[in-house]
Amino acid sequence: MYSDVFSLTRILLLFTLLLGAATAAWAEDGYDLWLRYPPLEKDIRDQYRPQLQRLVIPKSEQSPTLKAIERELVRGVGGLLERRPVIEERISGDGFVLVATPQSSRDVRAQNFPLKALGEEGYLIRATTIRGHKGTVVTANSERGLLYGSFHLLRLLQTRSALEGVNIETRPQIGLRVLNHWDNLDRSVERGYAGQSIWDWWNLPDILDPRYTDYARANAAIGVNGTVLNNVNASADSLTPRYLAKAAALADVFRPYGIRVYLSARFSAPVEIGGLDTADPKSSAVQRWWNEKAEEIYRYIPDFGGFLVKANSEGQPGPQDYGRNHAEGANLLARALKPHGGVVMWRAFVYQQDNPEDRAKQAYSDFVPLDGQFDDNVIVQVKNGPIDFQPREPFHPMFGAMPKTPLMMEFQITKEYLGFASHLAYLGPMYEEVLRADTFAAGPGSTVAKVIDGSLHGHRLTGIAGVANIGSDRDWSGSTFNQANWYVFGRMAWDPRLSAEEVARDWLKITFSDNPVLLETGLDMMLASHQAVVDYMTPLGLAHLMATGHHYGPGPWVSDLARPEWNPAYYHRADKYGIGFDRTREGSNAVAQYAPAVAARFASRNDVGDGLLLWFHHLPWDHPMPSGRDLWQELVHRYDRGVASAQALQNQWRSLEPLIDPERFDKTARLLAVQAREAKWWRDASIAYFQSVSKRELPRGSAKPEHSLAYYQQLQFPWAPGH
Ligand code: GCV
Repeated sequence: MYSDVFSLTRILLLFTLLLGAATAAWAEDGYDLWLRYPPLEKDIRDQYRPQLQRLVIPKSEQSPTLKAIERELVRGVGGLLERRPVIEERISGDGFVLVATPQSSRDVRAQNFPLKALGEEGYLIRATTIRGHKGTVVTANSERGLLYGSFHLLRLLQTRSALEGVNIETRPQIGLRVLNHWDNLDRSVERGYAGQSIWDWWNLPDILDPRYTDYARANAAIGVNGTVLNNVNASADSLTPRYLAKAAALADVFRPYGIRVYLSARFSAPVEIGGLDTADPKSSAVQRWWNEKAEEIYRYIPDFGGFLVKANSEGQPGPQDYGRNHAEGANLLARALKPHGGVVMWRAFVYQQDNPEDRAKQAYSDFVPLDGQFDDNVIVQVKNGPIDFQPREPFHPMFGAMPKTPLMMEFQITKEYLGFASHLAYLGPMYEEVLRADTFAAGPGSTVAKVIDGSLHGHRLTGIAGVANIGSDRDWSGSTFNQANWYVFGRMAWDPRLSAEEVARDWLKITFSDNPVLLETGLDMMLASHQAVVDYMTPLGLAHLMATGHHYGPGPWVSDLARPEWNPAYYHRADKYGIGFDRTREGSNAVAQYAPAVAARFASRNDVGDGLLLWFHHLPWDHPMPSGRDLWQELVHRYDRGVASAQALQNQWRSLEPLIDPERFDKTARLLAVQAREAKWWRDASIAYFQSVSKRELPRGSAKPEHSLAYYQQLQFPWAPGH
């Protein structure tokens, strides 16, 4: 009896352990991103199963891309429907998914699908009948198109969309859809808040972490087709044979997934690793060096995408060191890459410490006069706003102002100025706001999206970059909701006309479930979150109020740094009488860099809108606001509103507890608590400071800051990440 009980106990214990292990194996740790394929709800599985019984992928040869497609579809359909599809060479019955180009399948050829307009990367997904059998076709002009189409098919299942009658035709609106990794060779990541770099440079090329493949899958699923592996504050060592071999190993992993590798190039590399005594673009030795370097790179990476360059910006070397301009610098590299089909993405993020001009104007002043002087394989990469990834900025005035030069967008996905990885800020609404902004460059309707998709000025070279928020953290981005920012970047890069809301809805369904309560609350949270951060950090168009260097937490009082434009006080200009940066004609006249219709709107206190009011105007504290409050009261109100929104995010999330797995629920709940606490810190510190300047009473009902201004001023964060 005793031994029976004992063995029963042991069996139970073993069972519990096994169960634990199984649960652990299935823990929702966020690793799967939008490649989650857990079984769908039973009724939905039952609907899909007859439609997805057989997978037909004709393979004339062993193409790595077709193999990747097959692996993904087997994994995805098998997981979501809990039934692996049968793999067939030819359609033999109903419920097929045929993935083929007209070249690889007679059945596709016979259907005469309208593929011409889909280009190299577009695809078509259509419900059809072939030789009497009903099924779905994914077709395209290239295997890359098939890859994107297959991921879209999986997305249809993940979002529980009907396959019956499906008829989707899509092609990317933008050619280069690129992630920029600000990753250093020692694995630190500039402005990275999700662990170390995922590139294990030291062990490459010998050790290929399976993560590299999953990275490629995740990007292909959202249409990203390029990656810049290293920081724009580049080390020339990235261009040495030792590191080229490492980059080549990554390129080999990414190639089947349609992803090209690019490198940030240090302009002074000919001196640093080439033994020359100059990097002057006019020197024939320098030109020869870059030409030979390009040839060498293409021996390692035959489909190398090209260079990204930060030059004459924040201490980086550049052509101006030799009295040459940005076009001369960019063309030097472009000519070396040209014979191999590579491009130069030349950044326009420039400002000079000895230039007294408003920082917001400097890039335009440097670049716009060069319009028409760049070679045709150069694209100028412009940040979304004229300063530096602030929570809210107007669109960059260069968009629309250089009709003869292709311009690409640079968004930041990592949240350098929006609470690092810990705050929830869904960036979809911010991207949407910028992409839809009307530059009026060629009359009304000249949106930023049309500038970067090339349609406004007829450019074929087009691009969009996102500074990655990816690191070695198990969930890649430091939080579940941060993944949505990587996701929305990719989706909007494919189609800049998508709304932040529809992308968020897809993401929620894929990431959690399609429970209506979850979707409604989740959407509310995501769509409110960016404005919440704007409100508690930089309301009413204020900018760059973050503490020095690491940009973590408030520092509006800072005014003693060497360069004027590094000081928050430079941006807010608050004193006893008022606050804001006058960029009208009476001030820096930055408004004049915009088309007249936009300039007039920005220059008008009444028309500019609350969101950018203090970006463009310096106003007295008692300036009347549309709300009936005066400016001081409105400022405090916005800070209060931001804190309330952060608290609401926390409460809304709590209400979802029964609908979310414990792992992701708990981590998100903890991060939202951090956000609520830090929102209050931002609010209290900012109000304490601005009150010390404005000498105004707090509006009735608004709480006094918890601590004195001196308390907030002495806080130090020497070990903040990403710096
Ligand atoms: C890579 C800001 C960031 C820097 C970054 C720079 C840039 O200034 O704080 O870390 O450097 O932008 O975009 O080049």
